[in-house]
Amino acid sequence: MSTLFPALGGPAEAPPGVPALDADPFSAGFFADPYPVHGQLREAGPFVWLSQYGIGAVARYAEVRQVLMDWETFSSARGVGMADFVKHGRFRLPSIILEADPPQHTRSRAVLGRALSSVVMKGLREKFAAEADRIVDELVVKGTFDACTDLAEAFPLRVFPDAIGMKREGRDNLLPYGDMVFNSFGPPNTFFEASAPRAAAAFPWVETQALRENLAPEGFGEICYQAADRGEITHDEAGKLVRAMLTAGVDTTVNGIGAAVYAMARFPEQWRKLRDNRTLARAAFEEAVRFESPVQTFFRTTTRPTELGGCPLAEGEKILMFLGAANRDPRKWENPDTYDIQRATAGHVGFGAGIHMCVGQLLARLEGEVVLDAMARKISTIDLAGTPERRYNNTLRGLSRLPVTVTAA
Ligand code: OVM
Repeated sequence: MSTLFPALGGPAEAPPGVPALDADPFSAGFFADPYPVHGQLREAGPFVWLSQYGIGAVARYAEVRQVLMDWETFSSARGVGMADFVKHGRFRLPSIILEADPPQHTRSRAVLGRALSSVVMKGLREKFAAEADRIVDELVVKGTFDACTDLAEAFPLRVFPDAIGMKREGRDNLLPYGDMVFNSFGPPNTFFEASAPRAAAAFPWVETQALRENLAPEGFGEICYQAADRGEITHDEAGKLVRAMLTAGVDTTVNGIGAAVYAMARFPEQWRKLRDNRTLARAAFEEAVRFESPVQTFFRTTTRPTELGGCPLAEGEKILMFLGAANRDPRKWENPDTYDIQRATAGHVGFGAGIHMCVGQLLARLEGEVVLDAMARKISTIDLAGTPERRYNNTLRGLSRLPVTVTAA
């Protein structure tokens, strides 16, 4: 075990009346097929105890939503991973948006919200669509390819760092870096341990890339620094917000696009529907985010004594939210395990909810939409050409390999 979080977990005993589960939601077996355990967690009760970690959890839609919406009781400022910054320390400087409460969060959010606003997205749409067309054109010529590396990773890695205003060199640091940060939200298990050495060099690189002198004068990064020039945040905070974009914006969109392509390869009638009506591209991406929930889990910490799912909680307790389980809760969704691009997806928690709801969601949707739209125009059939391989990560759900064969439209 790592020494980074020396004293994880509280008492192994469940509080009276709280159903306990022995399953490890940060294990290879769980990642390979989380749905049976998701079902057990939801069925056991509105609030359940993870005996292996001595931590309480919610997996039903109603309670996940309740925790997300009540930031005053369920704080992000002590970390949104398993480690409690107060009790266990932290291995990186906290994010001033993800791992902050108001009023710090409010100031950070205002600036990033503007950098990633619908107006800014409008200005990027044409460029993003052209890039999606170029990549899909190349892949159609290839015929058989790995949709994970050649599409789901290639597209965000081409457009996102450019949109931030980053230099070209070193971008291959971004995936190992994100893999480690998203692992770090879980326990210090073998997945975290394995990702750490691969990412070691990426940490100083990311800090350097976030400096103003390394960012182009047009881009999300410079927008943050201009907010600092106006005194809305400090210049140091601007750099921290650029770092947050670099951390949060790559693996999430990679796995979101991967989820959508994987769905299209598995559910041909949905692919046909999209081809027949390309205005469904954005909805198809949204449904993929609900269906696979690329960000599976986040934690909160109670700021005061409260009650959750009928269980009294003390101050300073970690709560694990199963976003992926909430997004498939039959109490909320009809046929939750069906990928249906015409479903009303409103209210899904794949982007979270409340004050911390994904600040980059418009960018993510733009990326997903233009990729699916390009595919629907240029590809006639898409079929699996081998066994997909899962990428194991403590927070992210996605694939490392997705072999497909496509035919031209
Ligand atoms: C950040 C950050 C890091 C990872 C994920 C995330 C999903 C944010 O540094 O702010 O949001």
